[in-house]
Amino acid sequence: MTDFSAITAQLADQAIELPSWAFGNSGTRFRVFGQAGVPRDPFEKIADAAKVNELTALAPTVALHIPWDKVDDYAGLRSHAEDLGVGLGTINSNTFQDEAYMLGSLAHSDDAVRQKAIDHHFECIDIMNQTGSQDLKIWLADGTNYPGQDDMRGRQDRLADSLRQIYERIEDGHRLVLEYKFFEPSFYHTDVPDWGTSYAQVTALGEKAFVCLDTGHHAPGTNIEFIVMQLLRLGKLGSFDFNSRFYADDDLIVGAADPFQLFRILVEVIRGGGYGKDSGVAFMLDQCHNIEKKIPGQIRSVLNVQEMTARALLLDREALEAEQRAGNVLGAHQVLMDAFYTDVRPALAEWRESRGLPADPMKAYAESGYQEKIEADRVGGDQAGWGA
Ligand code: PSV
Ligand code: MN
Repeated sequence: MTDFSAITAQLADQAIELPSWAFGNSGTRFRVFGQAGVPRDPFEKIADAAKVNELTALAPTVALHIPWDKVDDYAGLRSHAEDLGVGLGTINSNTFQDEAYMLGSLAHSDDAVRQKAIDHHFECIDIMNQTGSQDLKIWLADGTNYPGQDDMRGRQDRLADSLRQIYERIEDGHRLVLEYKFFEPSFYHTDVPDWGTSYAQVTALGEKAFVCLDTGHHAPGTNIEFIVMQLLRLGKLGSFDFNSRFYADDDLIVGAADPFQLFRILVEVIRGGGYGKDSGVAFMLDQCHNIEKKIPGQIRSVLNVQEMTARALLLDREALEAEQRAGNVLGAHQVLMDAFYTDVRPALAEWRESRGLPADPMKAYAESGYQEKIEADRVGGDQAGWGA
């Protein structure tokens, strides 16, 4: 087994982008449960995200969702973030809540609706240029509910044309990432349902376009690490939206439902050169905390990613390869499982302390008084939430 001290430099490089929407109220289609202390605007969301970074040194950027995080002064938002030690990250477009998009957006058959959706992405690109963001992330709710409802081929062609128009505006050094999702809110067909479709669309665009893999967007039983391997092999894995699922797009805390799956994904990320600052693969969370408190929910999430990354980095790859070459099925499996079963928590706690961080960031947050303070201070105003 690799020694823990050999992996600390790589661990120190870890950066996980937080979603601004994780700090707002959220729920299911049945109920949104409001919580005390929830941010009323993007400035307060960023303050909460900065708290997560302060206690973990794992979350240096915050992703924004437009229009949820629209402000008059993006330069002001940027300097507010920088004052708190974080940066503004990915800009997420939103074409799933406007009345006009009921039958789709970038794939819509009505040119006026399609143009509205394209213009929204142009606005997002303008915002990126003010926030210093690198990535424009596109997830589409486009699809149909009934066989025959629309022409799937025509929709795919229109989608390609819309994406091309958006891509033409992407500046050098910036990227377009296209997220796929196998179903929901459309149930019969989805216009970008799988990694293959996203790959085909972004490959047609060019070298500034990549695939975003949201771990919650696959059918049960899908071997997600295989997709990770393949996209890295093809040079088109741009980013992850991490979360956990039991049934569908549950958006639960990453590593909570199936830590072993997260470990296997990270093993392939590292194997394929997708880990680290210059890898070109962005780690993001895409989560909502419906019943648990939001800030500790985010702290738990980044710690889960860190713990499984440490285990994956500890994998003895030489021993694994030797067993694989020898055709030793159980020997190879055991090398992998030895890394997975290593409890890295004590070593990580010690290492955090050596860097001036709290050994236990969850405990440090509970004792910090921050939660009590925001609950007392943030009274009045409109709480941020899904759709606001
Ligand atoms: C869609 O389910 C998604 O995963 C997309 O990434 C959105 O941007 C995000 O959720 C927030 O609605
Ligand atoms: Mn997502």
